[in-house]
Amino acid sequence: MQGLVVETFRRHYTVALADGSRLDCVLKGRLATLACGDEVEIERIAGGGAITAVKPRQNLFYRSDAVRQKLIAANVTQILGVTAPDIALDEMLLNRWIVAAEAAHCRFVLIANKRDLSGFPALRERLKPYEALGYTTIETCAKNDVGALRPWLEGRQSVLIGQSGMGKSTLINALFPEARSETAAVSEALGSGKHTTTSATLHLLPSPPSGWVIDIPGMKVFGLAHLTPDALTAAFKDIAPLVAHCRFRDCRHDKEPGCAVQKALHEGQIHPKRLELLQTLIRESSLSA
Ligand SMILES: Nc1nc2c(ncn2[C@@H]2O[C@H](COP(=O)(O)OP(=O)(O)O)[C@@H](O)[C@H]2O)c(=O)[nH]1
Ligand SMILES: [Mg+2]
Ligand SMILES: [Zn+2]
Repeated sequence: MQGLVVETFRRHYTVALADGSRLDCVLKGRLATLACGDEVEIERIAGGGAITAVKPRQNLFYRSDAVRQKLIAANVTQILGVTAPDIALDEMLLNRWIVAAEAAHCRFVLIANKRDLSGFPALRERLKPYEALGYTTIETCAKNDVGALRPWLEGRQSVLIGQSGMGKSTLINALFPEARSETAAVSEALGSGKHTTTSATLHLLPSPPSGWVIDIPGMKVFGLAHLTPDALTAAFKDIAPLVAHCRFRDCRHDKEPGCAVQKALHEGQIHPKRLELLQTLIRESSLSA
């Protein structure tokens, strides 16, 4: 049988089957860790299923911490970054999501939530530079209207990411009304404490048009040390085209003579914070190498 990993909990996985049913599965043998979005082969065993194989993945969405890479989701085609006017926006974190999305060849889209709040026009202004980079902003009010978001989800395999308090859970509940009851039923069946430690949950869209959205817990840090300096640079749409014009192949775009990136910076073509982040990420990457 084949299925889709929709929930992960240590080495236990909830797998959705083609007929809509769900099966609690364990991982057989020495297979590596799986993530939501993985397509798997399963065998029925007493009390559930055993995952016997994982289909080749289109891509993997990772972050890293000081010690290792952390797999967030598999087969992702879009990252949705949620923002709101009433929570201090950490733009360095937001830019890290963008880098992670680009490195995984995913489309990145911003959600500006809580459109009903008075601070919203200021948020809209703040997100304009991202529009200029080509990252669309979708405006929502998770509490009463998520219609604008729906067309962006159809046929896409998305990960929803955001700082705590931006409205991720409210968005998920509005988009997937059954999610609330589902979560309650699961925690009832397995005893309390289960879903506080659940790392990610995948919500299926009706098919057609199909697609899914993965809800991950809020993360205060988002390490990218697993990416090489070249991969990091390639993930900056504004900077990547310039580096071919730097005099030195290994230019760090700092004080090197003949640096095309510094030149663009002084001419106001790139944002200083974006270059600062690239330099920070390259430094973090070389520390972990
Ligand atoms: N005014 C307003 N409040 C919202 C909206 N969406 C979410 N909230 C509120 O923001 C708070 C945080 O929402 P929550 O979904 O728990 O955020 P999460 O931490 O990202 O999952 C809650 O009090 C929500 O009721 C919205 O569109 N407008
Ligand atoms: Mg939440
Ligand atoms: Zn340079």
